[in-house]
This record gives sequence, structure tokens and C-alpha cells, in this order.
Amino acid sequence: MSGWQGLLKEYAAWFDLAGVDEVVTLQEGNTPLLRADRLSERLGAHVWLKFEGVNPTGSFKDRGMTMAITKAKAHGATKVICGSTGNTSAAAAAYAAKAGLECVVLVPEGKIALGKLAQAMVYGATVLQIRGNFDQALDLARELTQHLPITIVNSINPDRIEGQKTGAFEIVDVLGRAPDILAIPVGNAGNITAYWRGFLQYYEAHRSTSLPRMWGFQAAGAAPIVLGHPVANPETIASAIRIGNPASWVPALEVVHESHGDIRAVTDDDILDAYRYVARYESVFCEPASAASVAGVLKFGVPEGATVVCVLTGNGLKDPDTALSSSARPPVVDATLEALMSELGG
Ligand code: AN7
Repeated sequence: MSGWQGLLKEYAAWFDLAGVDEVVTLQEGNTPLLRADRLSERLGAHVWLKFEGVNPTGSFKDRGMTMAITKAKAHGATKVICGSTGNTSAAAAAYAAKAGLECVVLVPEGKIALGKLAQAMVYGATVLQIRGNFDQALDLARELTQHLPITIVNSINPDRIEGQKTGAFEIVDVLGRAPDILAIPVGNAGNITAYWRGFLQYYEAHRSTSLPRMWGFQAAGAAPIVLGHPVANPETIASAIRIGNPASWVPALEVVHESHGDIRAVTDDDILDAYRYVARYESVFCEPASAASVAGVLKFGVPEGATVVCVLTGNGLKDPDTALSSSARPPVVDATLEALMSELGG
């Protein structure tokens, strides 16, 4: 049999799968790397979009979750938990369901995109909306693991980072080289850490001859790494990255240092402009947090002729509220030819 069977089989040689008899997969990964013609022209560079929104639950979290749930099951877990701004909860709920494990998700009440809440509910997780923000949800999830027999599947679980490094592998496999710049949204900073590990491992194995500069972008209202201190009440329209105290803060600083990269802030207006631009001109409907990567390269520019990959971490369909509120409301017209002709300037 041939064809794509998911990341753990495709990249098995790059993982420690000791003790794993059964892989829990939804055939995640193998996502498109799209050449962005308009962005390339606008930036004077070769720009590519790694569209993670076509993963089984619509975000990059599936890469980490296939590994985290596979390992949790192999180690005999029956129950998993996460705190989440939405995408982790959707992925955890789906992979737990596939594995026959129970799943508990803690989400900040009223602050996760509608589609993500719907996903966690429909996949059958126990969803608890807490009166607090993501950082509190994650702290509580960690604390609960001290009191209940439950495995945490946030990116503080090292299996998550291992799975997510495959995004970098796929980029090099398609381009035949590492990009000069990897632009990526930063929330908890797990993904920037994972991508760097992937690029490093390929480099050390001579699969690529260079390493990218890692450029991370936080939302200005939730930019603790840029500011150098935790943010008690993070605020941004990009609810996925509404995070004030990233779990992988220290590793992310190491990534920036080792790759000669940077982590900078983009405003909600920058994010929404980029969100609309990639939909309108590159035909990719990503979610607002994902657009932070494109917002960053548009805001700060890139070296002429550079090869740049922007990671678009999640699917725009998850957040219909932002899609509708950031576009003009479609007019309602009478069901007559005259009304349509007059509307269309005929
Ligand atoms: C679309 O789901 O933290 O820097 O709980 O959903 O690895 O945290 C989501 C994060 C970027 C940031 N883009 O990645 C969660 C959660 C999207 C995201 C990020 C998230 P990290």
C-alpha cells in the first residue's frame, strides 16, 4: 500500500517511537507549500505560504497531537487534558476520540473562536469554560495533573514539540533547501521551538546546507517576549495567540539567538490587513493569528531576493465571527432582475 499515512510513519526515522505499537493518526501533515505570487512581487522576494489550515482539525496542532496521543496511549493513559485558546483543544479532542481516550479541555470563557469550541464539543471532549484567561487555564491544567491520573497534552509535553518539528521537514523536502527566513506566529512559543528543531536536525543530517533566520511575531496586546515581561491581561483579536506568559519562553529566546532571528510585535490592524490580503490576493483563508506571520514580513520587510516561508497555522473557517465583522455586510436585495441590475450597475 502506498500514499500518505501520517507523520509518524512518514518521518519515523526522526522520532523515538520505542514502546509504540499503535500509531494514532488522522493522516495529518503533508500540507501545501504555496508560492505567493502577489506577496513575492510586493516584497521583492520569493515568498511561500505553509498552509497548516488543511490539517484534519484545521491547524498545525495535529502534528504535535498525533505524537502526544500516540505516546500517551502507549504509556497506558486513559485521560488527557489541556488548557487552550482553541486549536489545541480541537486537536486533543479529535485525537483522543480516535484513540479511545477521555479528553478534558479548559478554555477561557468567551475568548475562543466559535468553530474551535464547536470542534471540541462535537469530538466529545469534556469542555470547561473557565472564568479566566489562557494562562490561568494552562496553570490549572498543570495543577490538575498533580491530583488526577491525567496526562497533559499542551506543548509543555515534549511529545508535542517532537511532532511539530515535521513542519520544517516538509518545507525543506519541497524547496530542496531551508528558506532564508521562516516567519511564524508566536503564542506559547512551542511551534517556533519545534520548527527550529526540525531545521537543525535536517541540517545536521545534511538534508539542507543552511539554516533559516527564525522571525516570530506576537500580537502587540499580547507580546510578553517582545516586552520582556509577562502580560497579565493580554488582548488581541487574534484569540489563538492571546497569551501573556508563554510556556516555551526560554527555548524561544534560544531559537532567536541561535538563528540570528527576532521576535517582534504586530498590531491587530496589521494582522487584519494581512488576513484580508492573503485571502484576497493569495486565496488562502487563514485565521487571524496565522496572519501575524504575513503581517510581520509586510510590516518589517525582508531582504531583497530572499526565500521566505510564512507559516499560516490555522484555518479561517474556525473563526466566522472575525471573518464577518472584518468584511462589509452583504446587501440584501429584492429577488428581482431590476433590483440585481441596479445593485450591479447594469
Ligand atoms: C492558529 O490552541 O496555544 O506559539 O491553545 O492556534 O506554539 O503557541 C494556539 C496557538 C499560532 C501559536 N497560530 O503557537 C492553543 C494555542 C494558531 C494557534 C499559535 C496558536 P505557539
